Amino acid sequence: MLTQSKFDKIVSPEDLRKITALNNEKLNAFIADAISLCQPRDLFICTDSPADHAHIRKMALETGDEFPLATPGHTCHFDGYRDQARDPAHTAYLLEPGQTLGKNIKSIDRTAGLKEVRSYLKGSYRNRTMIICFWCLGPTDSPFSISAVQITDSPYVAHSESILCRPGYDQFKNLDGSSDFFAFLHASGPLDSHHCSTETDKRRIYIDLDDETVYTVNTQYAGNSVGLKKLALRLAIHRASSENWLAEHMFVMGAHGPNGRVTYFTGAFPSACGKTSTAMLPHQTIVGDDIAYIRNIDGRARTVNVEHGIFGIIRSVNPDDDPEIYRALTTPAEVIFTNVLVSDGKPYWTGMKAELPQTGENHSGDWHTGKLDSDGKPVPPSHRNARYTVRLSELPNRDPHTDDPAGVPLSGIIYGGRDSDTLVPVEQAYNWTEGIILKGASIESQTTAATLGKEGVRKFNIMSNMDFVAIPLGRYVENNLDFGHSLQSPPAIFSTNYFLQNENGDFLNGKLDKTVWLLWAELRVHNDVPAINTPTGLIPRYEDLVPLFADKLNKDYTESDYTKQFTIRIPQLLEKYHRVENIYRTTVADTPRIVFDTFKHTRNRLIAAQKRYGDYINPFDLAK
Ligand code: SPV
Ligand code: MN
Repeated sequence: MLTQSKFDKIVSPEDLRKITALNNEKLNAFIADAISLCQPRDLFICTDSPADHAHIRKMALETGDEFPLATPGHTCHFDGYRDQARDPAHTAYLLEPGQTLGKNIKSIDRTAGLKEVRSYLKGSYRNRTMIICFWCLGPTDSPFSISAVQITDSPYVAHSESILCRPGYDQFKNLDGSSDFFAFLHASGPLDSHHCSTETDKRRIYIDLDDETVYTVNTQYAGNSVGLKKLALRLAIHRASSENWLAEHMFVMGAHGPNGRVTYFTGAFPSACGKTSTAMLPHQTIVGDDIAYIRNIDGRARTVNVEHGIFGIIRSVNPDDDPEIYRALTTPAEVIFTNVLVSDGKPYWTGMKAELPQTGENHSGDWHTGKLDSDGKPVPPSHRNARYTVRLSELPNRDPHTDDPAGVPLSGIIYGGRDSDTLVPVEQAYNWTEGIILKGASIESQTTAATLGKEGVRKFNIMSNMDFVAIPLGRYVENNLDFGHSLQSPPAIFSTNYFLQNENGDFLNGKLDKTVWLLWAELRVHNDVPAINTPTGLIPRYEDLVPLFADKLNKDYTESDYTKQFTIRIPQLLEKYHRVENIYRTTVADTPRIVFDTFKHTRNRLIAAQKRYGDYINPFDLAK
């Protein structure tokens, strides 16, 4: 138990007062255990005063976890050279004997896992301050709110959370002693002179679903260390599955249709596949870019952004393709840059459309053009997964309902992926069941720099949430199906693909074309335009896209562009659904029957279309 006498030199009377004010036994036990295990020098407890948040930022600068850049408010943090992304290989659920999450989800024995991770945490805070922060997932005082406590020795982690998360100390008081909160314990482990974790071979991210607690050690990369992001998403998916709501890897945004109409969409895209840039499209409004909770409130789907900041990929952010983000990153405000190139106090990154300096400092230390790492590989100026962290309130395109406790009404869901040769740029599902099964549960995407490992490999990624699903996959599909069926009128479901390429490897679309796909989906939600039937859903008519390209992008859209982009590629589609069905058949023990039935009907429709039109169907032929 947490008493001052037990931790005399560590816990001050003021610390004790802040903790006891929350009057929560489970919290006291969690903190007391963390103190005895990690052995900090002292505590800093954030109670959400502006001075507390300023102190967190100051600590990050004092320890060297971050350093200031020339623009006021901007700082930079480096993660270790081998600590640049989420680490699925060392992320695991802790399960009791007899429990299983199926073959696709990494789990280990709970007792053994706790023993291992606690051995790395032991004494890890020596001569460091234990930072304890309280956050609220979702807007405060809302049916969506979930309280969370983060313990960390990294002021960078706490600082990131103070930008990304809603404050939660008062919300914790409202818990009234209940154990209904998520808990995160993080330790950076031994650090080098750049303040980066060194023992990455002992990097572990272990998730205890029963206790709703996550332990993470020997890493600083935010996707592994910032509890409130992907670690909380895992716990939320688990919790949501028993309460008929959804916790998803999705942006939330307002699509601005005709006559001032705003229609809210969520969008699930694997990491680094255009999720943030869709949510930040010009003339639209962003509610959130990464994680959404969706609930049935009085028969309607409503959704919130779990966070209130963005931890976005900086690569290729430039004034032409991402004008809103670029402006936010070049204006004085509280922004953390990570793993960019810094020269003369300025951040640089690949694809920013400015000349990069030949020398500077980056995640590898001192950097110069042509530098090779210890494996002889070229070190890029900025890491491909380099990021920025910024509050949504810094953005002029923030939606006015971002913090609404009731969320926003959800009318459409978009499932995207990185796919060079199969899916058309946008297609609406015929109904909720087909949308969940043929779009969300069938996502395959080529891998990116957001996780460690080889890039460009086509990988099954259910709802773009594969890295985070914390329940057996069949049950996850079933929850999604049930959720839609519990609504009076479920949201329309769409697939998008921004990554179609021609035989020379050139992309078939411009980066901002996604505006048109989104606004066509907006029109479809309101039945404002008809659509063309394909074996897998409904695609746009050419004549409905032409005015959208002209009005929104000032672009001529040719029949030839349309034909190339919207050709129905039957052999690729048959192969895709065959691959995905095979995954469900061979690796998912609890696949609902409706999934196989839906694949069967779809295959029959694809084969019938192939017989009538051939392998590659010109969309104009279907429109006749
Ligand atoms: C992602 O990779 O999907 C991100 C960044 O949003 S991380 O916090 O690493 O998950
Ligand atoms: Mn993400």
